[in-house]
Amino acid sequence: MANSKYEYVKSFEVEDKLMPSTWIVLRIDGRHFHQFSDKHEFKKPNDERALKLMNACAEAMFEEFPDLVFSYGVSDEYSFVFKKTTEFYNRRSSKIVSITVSFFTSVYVMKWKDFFPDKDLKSIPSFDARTVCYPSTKIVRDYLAWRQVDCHINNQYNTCFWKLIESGKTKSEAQDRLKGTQTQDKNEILFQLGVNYSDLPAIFRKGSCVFKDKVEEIVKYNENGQPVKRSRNKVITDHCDIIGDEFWKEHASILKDE
Ligand code: DGT
Ligand code: MG
Ligand code: MG
Ligand code: MG
Ligand code: MG
Repeated sequence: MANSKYEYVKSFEVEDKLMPSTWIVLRIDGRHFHQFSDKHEFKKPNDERALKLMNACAEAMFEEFPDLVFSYGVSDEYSFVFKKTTEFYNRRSSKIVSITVSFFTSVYVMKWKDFFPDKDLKSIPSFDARTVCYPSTKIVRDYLAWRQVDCHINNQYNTCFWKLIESGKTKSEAQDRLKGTQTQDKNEILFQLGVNYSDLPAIFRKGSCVFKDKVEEIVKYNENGQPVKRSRNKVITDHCDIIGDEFWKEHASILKDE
């Protein structure tokens, strides 16, 4: 069809294609979740059901978007890593951001009742999202380590803070007590309050990883009764350490350069 005289408006569109051959990291974060968590009376400092709802959204992302290789979630945020060679929406940032964040938000709303059967959704949740390109595996790992260190620092502080409140301190007394304290001091405070930090659930201390892993599954038994196995990509949710080398050695295929 011939171009209409209105076609020229397309020339105002800006190119937003992300750099080729780089890991695309997408970070989604709850908007005003300070209020949202208060309104829905999330447990402090960690609400296991709220975290599991976020994990369910991440798992749904893996079912929907095949180029995802890894994701890490803590609090109201989730980071997703797309494989280096992805051509998802031609690597256009606005397409990637808008499609994924709207999908994630819809799943959050759809699955709310599965995790909070006793609570109505009282306000409309929304999330922001951004993409960042990282050129090397090392930097992607450093990015993920940055998020997990953040999880640890915040969780340790918040756990201390709410334990001090439970023990009868006011909010400002608890803040004063924690001012300038290091990791060791906080562990000591917790210990005095009867908490061994390392006994807390891993989902709180480590955050959550959702990723695809090859698992061997028995598909049938042959005529001799021997199992016939097939390896399949399965979406796994775990709360592992992603700062050290161990996890990445065991799952070398996740961030392999292609
Ligand atoms: P933003 O992201 O700039 O729109 O603002 P917020 O309010 O979402 O702030 P952000 O993302 O820096 O921090 C997350 C907030 O969500 C923080 O105030 C604590 C709250 N939150 C997240 N997970 C939990 C939880 O499991 N329990 C409770 N009580 N609060 C949580
Ligand atoms: Mg935010
Ligand atoms: Mg937020
Ligand atoms: Mg946040
Ligand atoms: Mg369309």
